[in-house]
Amino acid sequence: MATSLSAAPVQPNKLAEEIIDTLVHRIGKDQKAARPHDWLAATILTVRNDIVEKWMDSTRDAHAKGAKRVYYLSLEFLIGRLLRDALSNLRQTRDVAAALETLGVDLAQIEEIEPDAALGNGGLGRLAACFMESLASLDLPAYGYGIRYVNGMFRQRIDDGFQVELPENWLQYGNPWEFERRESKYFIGFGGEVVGTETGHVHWKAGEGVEAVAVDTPMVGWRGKRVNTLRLWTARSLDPLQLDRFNAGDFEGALQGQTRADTLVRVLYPNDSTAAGQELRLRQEYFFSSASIQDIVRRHLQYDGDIRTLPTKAAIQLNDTHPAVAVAELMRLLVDHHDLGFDEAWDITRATFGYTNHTLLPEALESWPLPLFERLLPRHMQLVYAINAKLLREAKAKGADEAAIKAISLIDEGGERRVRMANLAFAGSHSVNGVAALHTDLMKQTVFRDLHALYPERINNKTNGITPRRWLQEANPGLASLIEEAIGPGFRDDAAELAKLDAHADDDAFQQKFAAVKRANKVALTQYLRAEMGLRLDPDAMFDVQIKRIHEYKRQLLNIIETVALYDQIRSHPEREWVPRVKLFAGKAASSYVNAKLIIKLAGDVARRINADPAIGGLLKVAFVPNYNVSLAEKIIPAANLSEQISTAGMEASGTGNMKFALNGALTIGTLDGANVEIRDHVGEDNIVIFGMTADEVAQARADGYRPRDIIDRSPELGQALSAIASGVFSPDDPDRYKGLIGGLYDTDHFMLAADFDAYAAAQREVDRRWHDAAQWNATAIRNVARVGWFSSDRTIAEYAKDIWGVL
Ligand code: 26V
Repeated sequence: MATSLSAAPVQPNKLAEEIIDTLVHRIGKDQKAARPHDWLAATILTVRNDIVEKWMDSTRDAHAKGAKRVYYLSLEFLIGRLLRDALSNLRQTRDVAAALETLGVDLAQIEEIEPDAALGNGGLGRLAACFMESLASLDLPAYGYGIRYVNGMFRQRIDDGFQVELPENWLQYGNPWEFERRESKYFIGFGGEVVGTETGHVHWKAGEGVEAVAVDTPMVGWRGKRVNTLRLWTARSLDPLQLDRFNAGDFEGALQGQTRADTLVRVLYPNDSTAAGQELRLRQEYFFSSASIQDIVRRHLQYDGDIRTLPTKAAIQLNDTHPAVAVAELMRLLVDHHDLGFDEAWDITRATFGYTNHTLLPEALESWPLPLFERLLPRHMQLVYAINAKLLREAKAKGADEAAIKAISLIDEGGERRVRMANLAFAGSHSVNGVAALHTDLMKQTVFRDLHALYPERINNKTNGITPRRWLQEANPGLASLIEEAIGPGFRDDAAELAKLDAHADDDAFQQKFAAVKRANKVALTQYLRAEMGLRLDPDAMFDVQIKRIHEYKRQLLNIIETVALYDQIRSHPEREWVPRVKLFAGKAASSYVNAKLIIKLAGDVARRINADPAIGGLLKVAFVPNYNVSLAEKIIPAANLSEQISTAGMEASGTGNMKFALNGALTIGTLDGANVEIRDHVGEDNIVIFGMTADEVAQARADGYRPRDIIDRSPELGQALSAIASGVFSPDDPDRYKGLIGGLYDTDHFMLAADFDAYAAAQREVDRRWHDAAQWNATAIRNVARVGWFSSDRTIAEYAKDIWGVL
């Protein structure tokens, strides 16, 4: 095992020579002709050499020890840029920067042109990326398995305030991080039929198929301790060129096989798109699940020889239900290919899988129309029925009543019959975990109530975390240096050591330095936004930030409505001491999500009006920053003063942005939802601003018959803001634009904005009061940094490793 505790001794000159050598011999450019992208590729390829050696060490080490491996199956990995992360983790940033400088190249500049690997929608995908980094940092042998989308998450452009989706062409300059493993390929079948053989075995004769080919990316852990593999599957046609058709002049038809294969790995579906290509999504899920399971079984047999010991050497974690079909796939391989009896295969399967649930929203729980599932995966359908029979017999034996049986069943019989992937994942796993304490409690009470009664030991909590390498050290080097100055470098290896910072929270000199770092980050962001979108911001204003997927349950609309109310207040009471605020929004809306897109437009409309109004004297500025992604988050979060985490209680499973902001010294204004609850417990009530209904109160209000109109009638501030928006004050070009959106609040208000509005507005004024006392504000911000070390993904992964995977 490579355990280089200090930076590798690299000499700038030798390194510079290596980079030039790579530039010439691998990229085929000389120093004069090289353009920034060539320098980027040459730098990555050079740094990669070192990584590859550590990578091989890591692989050999796991093999030699006969170690149990962790497999993280996820349809999303939002890894963002890799160069800065790899250099920082290898402790080579300074050496490489110096080497490049001798060549007249600015490292920071080429880091900025690396495309984001945007292979995810949001929190679930970024969590997978933080987990991969922590797995390597904790020296745990692990593989991430997913899809190599040619176009990941769409690129967002804002045209006249409206979101426009463009394909993200992240591979256009090639990808120097990846290694195609042409020998690691598997047949993936679809359709066809199940046939019996004379020996009584069944066999699936697929009607069509493609080949999955592995493409590997190294995942570098902190201090280069370990390098793990992110294995993403690409698709190849088994018949890429039908020569007979080509020769007959049908050139396009001849290539149809590869076109179909390409389609499989083309795009990442927005997870909250309802009109998604349903069948293609199921094909993607099976494609990558099957390839991954085949690869895991192949590796196990190669090292161990006995399929029965699989659970002692492999722990497979399902990131949500997207890979849940892997449960049926492993059963198929065990029963049909390895001749195990059904019951023994089932025991092995359950001992191998763990399942993480990431949402309770009913509309977000995956289920597939039974005819579609059966047509695409006929053998898996049989196995699902067999698993269901076993499950329901067990439930019956334990006294489950009719209603419980209905809820537990893998088949939803209410209306059009559907296969419930969450129930399949639950049944097929020995561990089912939620991602924050509240979310885990709610899982037990709601979606999995009856399954939980049947298997009371299975559900457990693993509160999410974030990697402090990327989200503190790399995103906010100024703060990291300041922390090191105050408490020494130990926090870089163990985020819990940030607690030592608590002792400095009331130290005036430290507060000044802390404030100076925050201000410098705000200046840097201000300059960036000015260059990118012509925005002019005052770095001394409070930066109030809400950046995340645009979704009604996250309630960006609540924030915008309060902004409108505040605008009114400032105009009506110019004599009061208003806090200058900059309200920043960013986030993508699923392309089919009409209301989310309208909320983006509203943010832009409100911004245009407020920003141009001389009456508020620049006290309030609003901006929607386009194309939210990991790299933009890395710029905005270190500059934030206030973190908006205002979802309807009970709806945000965890949140992870909330943790990133707190770690960077922003105060949270939030509801008691998801991990906000635990953040409050850690930072202390005085260091967070909590408002609004609890999850229990939300449930109670719904049960009692929620009447938003009555609430709006009693809140003049809310009523006036809503009337202004609905009547077209912010949309004179189309006065009715927001009639429907606002009207819905009076009638249904499913996300209970009305119920929480007054409390939210009051909480915002409390934030203003706190801002006026700069020393107190800084002390609070410092305490946030000091007290959120627990939210490191190292802690989360250590818990998974001990409690679920049995590898620590
Ligand atoms: C999917 C859908 C699909 C249909 C419409 C509504 C809807 C809403 C949300 C989702 C997201 C599903 C899974 C997901 O991304 N969950 C996120 O996982 C993060 C990591 O655990 C967690 O921090 C977020 O709170 C959670 O939303």
